Amino acid sequence: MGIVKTIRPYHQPAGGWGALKAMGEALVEQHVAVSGMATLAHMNQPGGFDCPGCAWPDPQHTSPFEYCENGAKAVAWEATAKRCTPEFLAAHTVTDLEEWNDFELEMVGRLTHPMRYDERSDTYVPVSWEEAFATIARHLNALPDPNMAEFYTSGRTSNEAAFLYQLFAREYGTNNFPDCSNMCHEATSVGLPQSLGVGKGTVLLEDFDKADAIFIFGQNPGTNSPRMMTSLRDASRRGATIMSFNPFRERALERFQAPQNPVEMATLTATPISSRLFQVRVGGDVAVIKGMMKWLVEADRLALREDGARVLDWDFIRGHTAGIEALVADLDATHWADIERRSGLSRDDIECAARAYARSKCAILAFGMGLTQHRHGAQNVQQLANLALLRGNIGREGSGICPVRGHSNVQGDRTVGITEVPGPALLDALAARFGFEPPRAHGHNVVTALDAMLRGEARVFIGMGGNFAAAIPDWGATQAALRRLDLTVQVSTKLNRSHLVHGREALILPCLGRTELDLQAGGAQAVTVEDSMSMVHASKGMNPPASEQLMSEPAIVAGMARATLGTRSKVGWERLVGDYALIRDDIEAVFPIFEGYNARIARPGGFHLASPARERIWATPSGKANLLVCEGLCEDPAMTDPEALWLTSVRSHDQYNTTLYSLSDRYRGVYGQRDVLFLNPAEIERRGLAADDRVDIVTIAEDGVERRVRGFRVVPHAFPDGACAAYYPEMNPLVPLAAHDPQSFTPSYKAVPVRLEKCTPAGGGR
Ligand SMILES: Nc1nc2c(c(=O)[nH]1)N[C@H]1C(S)=C(S)[C@@H](COP(=O)(O)OP(=O)(O)OC[C@H]3O[C@@H](n4cnc5c(=O)[nH]c(N)nc54)[C@H](O)[C@@H]3O)O[C@H]1N2
Ligand SMILES: Nc1nc2c(c(=O)[nH]1)N[C@H]1C(S)=C(S)[C@@H](COP(=O)(O)OP(=O)(O)OC[C@H]3O[C@@H](n4cnc5c(=O)[nH]c(N)nc54)[C@H](O)[C@@H]3O)O[C@H]1N2
Ligand SMILES: [Mo]
Repeated sequence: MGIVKTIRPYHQPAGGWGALKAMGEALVEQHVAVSGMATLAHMNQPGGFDCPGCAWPDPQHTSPFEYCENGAKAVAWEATAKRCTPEFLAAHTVTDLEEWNDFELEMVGRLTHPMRYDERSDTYVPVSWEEAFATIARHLNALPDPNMAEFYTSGRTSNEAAFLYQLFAREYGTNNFPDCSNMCHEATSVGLPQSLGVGKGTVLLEDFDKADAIFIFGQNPGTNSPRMMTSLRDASRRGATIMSFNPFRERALERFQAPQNPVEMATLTATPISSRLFQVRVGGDVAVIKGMMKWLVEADRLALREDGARVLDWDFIRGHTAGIEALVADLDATHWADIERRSGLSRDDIECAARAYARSKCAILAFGMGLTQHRHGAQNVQQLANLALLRGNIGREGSGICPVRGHSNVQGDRTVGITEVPGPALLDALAARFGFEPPRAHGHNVVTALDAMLRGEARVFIGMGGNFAAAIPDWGATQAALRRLDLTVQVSTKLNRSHLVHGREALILPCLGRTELDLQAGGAQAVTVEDSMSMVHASKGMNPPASEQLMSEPAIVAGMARATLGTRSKVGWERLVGDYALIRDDIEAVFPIFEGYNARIARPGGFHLASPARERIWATPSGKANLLVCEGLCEDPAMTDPEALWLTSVRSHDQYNTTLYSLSDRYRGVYGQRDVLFLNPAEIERRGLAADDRVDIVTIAEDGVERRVRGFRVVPHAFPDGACAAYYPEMNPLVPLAAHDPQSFTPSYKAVPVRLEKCTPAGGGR
């Protein structure tokens, strides 16, 4: 692409004509301009397919235009006319392809054939499906212990495929289910149950229409869940207060022009979104939330003394929660000076946010990766839950806690059994339904799977989607460990880094995407997915598959299972794959919450999976919602180093996780490059640097390992002191594997202590 590398501040609102233009360009670039528009017409419509992008819910299908710029890109990239053929893979050695960047790999197009790695030629060569499945079976059956295999899932996988996948791995004998959500919202899935008894959000889309305040922590909806902007825009127009906490002044959090709105588009007007945007220091959220709660508690005491209206919801606190005394004691012991230092915000600012929260009758607290991907990710989430509970904002119309999930079915995969820590209810139900005894011992998550690979204890990796090798932390060590495995298997749609960072033997198994027709013995199949708000609905592709060789994910799982388990298996794999409705019957038998599954997905819009917390039923051991104390303000000793900066990693506007749509990031004003480091002018000067200098970024860690990325361009940007930011996944080599939340094992992708080394023109830089 001939994009010139420039830095050019972006002054327009988010959305608008820029979004429409980018959408059109994506379709043209993937050579699908006409068929692409036809494909988009089926997206998020009854009888059509679910957007393969993010997990934001669909409204009740009132407009024919229910997609966004980034959803359109996700579709264009899947429906692309480009192909990654056996001829292409014969012409390029794996060693050569390793020099390609992730954008170039992605642009080769859809994978068309099952391939195996051939060591002699250092290329991928075609293999038959039978042979591929036999290879997997040979390796799995040779392992002395099934727990030496890792079964990874990425969150695009449908409920049906995910259910079969966990069934296969458990009948084979392991609970090793590292999952993309281990790197994503695991802090929510682990932290929230301790607070509220459920690991999911408590709001529905319609609550956004009723909330009078919305607080957004560490989430960038304009890029990562653009359809949320419709809800925010409407809320703003209704006069609801919206406040955001983010080290970046993300443009969509400031103002937004709705591409779906003819008046805004014609008149070039936009809607202001956040009434205040607080630039919290990286990792400073616990300090902010504690500050807000401290103000609430103090204001409540004042109200009591002066006989005014109370600020805390004491009926709710007394009737529904436990732990208020300890929480108040912790807040009293926390000093404003520390809160200000750690958060990077002034007491005035925090009080302003707290006052707005206290004024609201019903508030939604939404959050994303800026809260979860920290060493204290679960604690961040729990402090936010405290903030909600103090004013009874759970289980009331127009209020609640709203983790905005990532992948379009990451939540559903977990619901149907992809978990390394299964409870007895799940295992007993599987045993009762299928007649085999599933393993009881807990398995590996992403971090413990990588630890097992590093120790040589894991030998086989199977990836159901995703790009594990690029998404994980600590590449120096972890990618080397992946290369030492006996077998790596990737079920994929596109060429990616994980095909190049491979085991001694390696397979690429190409599968159908969400937009494609899935024809099985029983006819065209639909799959189901669950969105961020626990709505389950059907998705049915209609495009002809990218190649005749493609298999569906459920069929690939069944192929692996039949080859590996043979007559040992108690599961009728062939029958299930012939008609996915039978898989849904099995899901319903194992998970009673899916009662009437097949009938309920026939309704447009699908159905809601009940959440006890939404009904103020607390599935905790105490039977109450728990107000939990987090000791201190999550300081890090490494940060006493005067050179230290907190480094966070973010997504550009033009990427879907490790998939790069281009090298630009429109809203942050970056074009044609990704090797940039954002920090504020004062920090640049303090380090004797200047704009456009090249620096190495080096992790500050005590384990003696050098972690360094080279030659990044210094870009001045309004950013908090003591912090800097760059793009994911380029920053992943810097994140130590050990730097994760001890509770949820979520890697600390959003806060790594680093220092900078200026590159001299002769050496270091590029
Ligand atoms: N187009 C597109 N859509 C996507 C994705 C994509 O890559 N592209 N990815 C999908 C996936 S899997 C996920 S999980 C979601 C991710 O969606 P988001 O949660 O929005 O993900 P990020 O861009 O990683 O980070 C969110 C925000 O956190 C801020 N942040 C960084 N550090 C901190 C901090 O310490 N405190 C606070 N308060 N904020 C901080 C960043 O500036 C950024 O604005 O989106 C999903 N949707
Ligand atoms: N530094 C840093 N690291 C991070 C993050 C961060 O914010 N910062 N975010 C983390 C998060 S939130 C997540 S969720 C993970 C993401 O980790 P993953 O989910 O593993 O990665 P993706 O980039 O989403 O995977 C993209 C690949 O999925 C395949 N694919 C696409 N569609 C399909 C499909 O329908 N079926 C199948 N089988 N394959 C398909 C394609 O081959 C594509 O190359 O990364 C994590 N890593
Ligand atoms: Mo994610």
